[in-house]
Amino acid sequence: MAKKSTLSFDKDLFKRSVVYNVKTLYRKSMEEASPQQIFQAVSYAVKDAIVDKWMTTQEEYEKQDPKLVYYLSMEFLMGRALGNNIINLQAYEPVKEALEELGVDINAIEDQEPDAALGNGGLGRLAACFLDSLATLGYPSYGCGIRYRYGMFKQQIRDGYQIEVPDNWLENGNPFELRRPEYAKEVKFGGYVNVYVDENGRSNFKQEGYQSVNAVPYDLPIVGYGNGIVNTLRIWDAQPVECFRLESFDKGDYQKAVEQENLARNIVEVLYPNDNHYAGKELRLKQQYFFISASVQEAVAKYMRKHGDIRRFHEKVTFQLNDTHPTVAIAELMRILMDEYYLTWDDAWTVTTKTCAYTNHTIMAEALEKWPIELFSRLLPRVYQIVEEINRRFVKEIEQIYPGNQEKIRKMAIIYDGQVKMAHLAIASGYSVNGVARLHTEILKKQELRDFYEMMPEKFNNKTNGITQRRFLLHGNPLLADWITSHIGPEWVTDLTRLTKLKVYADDEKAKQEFMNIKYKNKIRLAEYILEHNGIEIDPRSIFDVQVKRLHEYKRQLLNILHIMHLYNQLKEHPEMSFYPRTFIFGAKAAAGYVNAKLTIKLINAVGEVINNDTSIRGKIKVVFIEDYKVSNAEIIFAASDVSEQISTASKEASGTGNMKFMLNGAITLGTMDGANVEIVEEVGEENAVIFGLSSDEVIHYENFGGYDPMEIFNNNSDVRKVLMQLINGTYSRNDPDLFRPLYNSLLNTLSTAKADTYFILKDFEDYAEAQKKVEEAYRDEKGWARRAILNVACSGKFSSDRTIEEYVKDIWHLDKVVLPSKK
Ligand code: 26W
Repeated sequence: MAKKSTLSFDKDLFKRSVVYNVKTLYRKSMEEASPQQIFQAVSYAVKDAIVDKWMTTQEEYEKQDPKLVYYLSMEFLMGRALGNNIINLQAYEPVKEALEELGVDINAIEDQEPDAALGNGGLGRLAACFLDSLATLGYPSYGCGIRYRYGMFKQQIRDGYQIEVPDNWLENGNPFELRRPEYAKEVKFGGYVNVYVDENGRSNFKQEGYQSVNAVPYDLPIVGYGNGIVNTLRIWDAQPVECFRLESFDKGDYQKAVEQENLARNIVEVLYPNDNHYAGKELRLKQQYFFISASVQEAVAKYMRKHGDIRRFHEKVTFQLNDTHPTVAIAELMRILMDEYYLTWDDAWTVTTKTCAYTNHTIMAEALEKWPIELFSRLLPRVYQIVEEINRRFVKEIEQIYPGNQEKIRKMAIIYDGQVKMAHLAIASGYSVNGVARLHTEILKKQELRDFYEMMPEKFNNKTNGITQRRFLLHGNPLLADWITSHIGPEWVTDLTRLTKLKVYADDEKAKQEFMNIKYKNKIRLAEYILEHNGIEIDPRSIFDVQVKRLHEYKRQLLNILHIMHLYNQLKEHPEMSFYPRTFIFGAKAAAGYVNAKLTIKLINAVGEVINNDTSIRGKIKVVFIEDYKVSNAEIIFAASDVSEQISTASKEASGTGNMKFMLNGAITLGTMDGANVEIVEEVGEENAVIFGLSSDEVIHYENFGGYDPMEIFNNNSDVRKVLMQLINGTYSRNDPDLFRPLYNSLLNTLSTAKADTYFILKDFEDYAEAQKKVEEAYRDEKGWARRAILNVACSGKFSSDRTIEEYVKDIWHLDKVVLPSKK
């Protein structure tokens, strides 16, 4: 029988399936069902279509026995699944029609789905884009992570302040997930290690007196675009182990049962909402070992179901460590190889070091994971023994290469000063270390990881990040997607480099007009969203200048808002000045304990409150803080943006990926030469971006040798002085003039001992204001703007995560593509 192709989607069958699901799930007719119930029913109907492909894909993997990559990550910021799955099934139009015929609006149904927000920001969203690309390119792969009961908190703004609200994303059930109890694994914590010599004279290391939890996997389908491939994201839930029978327990059993139950309950309870900030919490290490032990056990078990020789594990499996968070995988693999398969240290080490590869996502010192050995060894006694031995051998190696150089050991040892340094463990034990943008990788090699690079240069490589165009253009911006397809055909969906064909339209008057009309419609869509969610009216004809990303001092939202205060001052002083209306849009979550970040949110809202309500400026400036910035509203925001704010202190943003999403949607980058901005400018040309500020070399030079005094700028620049004084004279906090003083203090040396303006905000202020003027000038020339915007889209091809994944495959993972027989 011929296989049913995705294109011959059976609309009537689908409609019957939705109606049937509404009936059997809720005993309701379509008319009676709530939007949420219809969402569930539609999702189950879509899942039906996915499951066949899922089985076929996995059977094919079994047959072809290809090498697999396990992408190990504490975070997968997936967003919504329904729309994306339908898109990748190439069934969006027919499903939309089918639903229309049932009297249902597909957008309203998609809006019923909670975001799967199992991540903080860049690192988690990158993992999600990678899964999409891996499936679309046909590479056999698993994502492995944690099924947090509560994901990233929901943000509410009350009185201008951020309030964190728990994200109960599983409240209505997750229609796409599949519980797989048959693959459950036991994970052990604590206790002590005993050594027994067996009859063969082998030492057996046994962890005893431990507490354990059961890791139960839930599988989520990852649908490839139009290729029939469905890969798996496996996220682990924790269940208490059955350790005693109710009818016969003594006091010790009872105590232990209660403790184990608490452990199981706590371990997957919530995602840590810290981004780029290490807090050293015991529960976090438990989370790490929990999902890593389960994933590594399963990877080994799966391999052994098919293969006899564990010594060749690395020929069929590779582990990519998404930052240091999963690095305990190195020691866990060593443990399993030695303690369960009786490999010698050397054999186990050979396998492990050919299996594990590490990606670095940040150079921020406060993000580095360093676990106190007291905690690490108490929680993971056997794993700690192994890390100690890895360290002992690594230090010996350093001594051999750099005899008598104590300094090298101090800087490079895995265990030092009573801490286990996870990055050092990952670099010493992995076969690859990669940064996430060219500049970032160079900084790793020359600065942060210089000693490691000098000792093992062959491990280091760059993989510039990317994003999936299926979600951030095809799904998020259907008007532009259709326009592009009508001009250059649909191939860009799986080959983004095709967008270069759009270049010719940058000088085509009709095309420019159409392009700007689409942008205008998308701005109306965003304006409606903002009116509905924020109650603020904005003018879609104004310049939409947007900064959406996590709130962090290095990302410099403060520079943006200080500049807005300055613009407002100018407008008040010179009401007659020529001024193009601007809407400044922010979206950002702050880590719950990050005081200056939260205060910056309050400042943005306070400034907005004053400016938005000052009728004397006749709406020329609006400031909007979008509540609860997340993947689903990001799609709408990128589509509607004119200006992409990428203004981190040079050297601090490893790559950025929002910058790429803006570019793909035709926004112009206003940014520093940082992270992937450098490569964006290289692709699109400096004349089609607006670049300002210190270079990374200059920043690093000031950091290493000093020579920057923010007070000098305060003294000499009256614009800056005026804005800073407004932080402490109650202009934006009438009832509490001291409210924003901590932000003022962070910028100026008032106590001579304190460091100030460590992110060079005042240093870059004037240049930023100049750059903003250039933006305004450029926008006045509508045709010139359209030209630049189209060129940004046309030159964004490099930034597809498809390209990134192909590079990982070629340089690091060495996987083969799987093509399904039906697609050959
Ligand atoms: C231990 C606490 C913690 C939590 C998260 C430390 C570090 C992180 C992440 C590595 C932070 C992160 O998301 N980094 C971002 O990674 C993106 C994907 O590579 C880059 O594009 C961003 O520039 C980088 O900030």
